[in-house]
Amino acid sequence: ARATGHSYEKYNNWETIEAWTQQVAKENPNLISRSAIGTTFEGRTIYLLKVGKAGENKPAIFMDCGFHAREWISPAFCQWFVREAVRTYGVESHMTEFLDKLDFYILPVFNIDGYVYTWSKNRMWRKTRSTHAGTGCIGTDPNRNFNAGWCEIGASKKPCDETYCGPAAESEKETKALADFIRKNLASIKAYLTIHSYSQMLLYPYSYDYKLTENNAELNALAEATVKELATLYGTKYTYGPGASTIYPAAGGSDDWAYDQGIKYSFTFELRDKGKYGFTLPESQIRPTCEETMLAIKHIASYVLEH
Ligand code: ING
Ligand code: ZN
Repeated sequence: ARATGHSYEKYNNWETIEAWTQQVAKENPNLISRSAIGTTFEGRTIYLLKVGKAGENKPAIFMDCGFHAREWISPAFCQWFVREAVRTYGVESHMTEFLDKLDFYILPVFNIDGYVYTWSKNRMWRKTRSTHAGTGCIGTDPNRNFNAGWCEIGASKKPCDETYCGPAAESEKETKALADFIRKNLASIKAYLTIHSYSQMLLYPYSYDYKLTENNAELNALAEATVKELATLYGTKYTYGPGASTIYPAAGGSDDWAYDQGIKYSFTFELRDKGKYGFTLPESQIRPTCEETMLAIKHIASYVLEH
């Protein structure tokens, strides 16, 4: 068995990731500051890393990982992104320009209680771990809990279901904390990225309705170029399009909500694979998955900088 040390090419438990957030901020004070946006149902601190050189009125890109507990490749990617940022700043021209001109807000694990539960009790857990009056069933789907067509389609009102939308929009402490942070920082946040797995898709709004966004043509072109860039490394094929018609209609998602707040570049990534391993993607695929996804995120960051 492995000691509890952090590794970018292993799946790390929450205790290890929490210690890493402190360590990486402490070791890179010129680039990283750590804050807390709230606490989870079970009382854990929800950390946020701000990655970028200090500067006035910088635009920002927000990226979260670990919405769904069992999607372990997602937190692994947020950690990888932060490592690549600090490793390549001042060395690689694109990353240097991004961090000079933009801030990345990185939320390494959003649904921490769920993530801890996948390590201790049930590897396939998806939801939060909140309790609800009148039922023994536990958890709300955090990606059905945002105030975007809340619980109208592709979500369940039944607390025992995997896509339970919760008793109200933003009923979950985690969801409320994230939404409050974004509302407070709307002036600077130009793009919202949320990292899920699996199915190799790049989705954009809407998922709560089949209607198309005002800048659908732009989002489609950006998604097309982004998945093309991602495929240059290992040939990994992604499909892309509006959520409702590309994966399935589902209300209450964070990307739709962020878009309707006015964040015009809002995307959900569904990382590897297409079902061979699914949520239990082997650790040997962390490196290639993260490397190809870096290309995609950097492509979007370049686009946001130019627009
Ligand atoms: N997929 C997403 C889910 O929450 C999604 C798909 C994206 C739904 C955007 C709604 C909005 O079901 C996974 N794998 O979680
Ligand atoms: Zn998910």
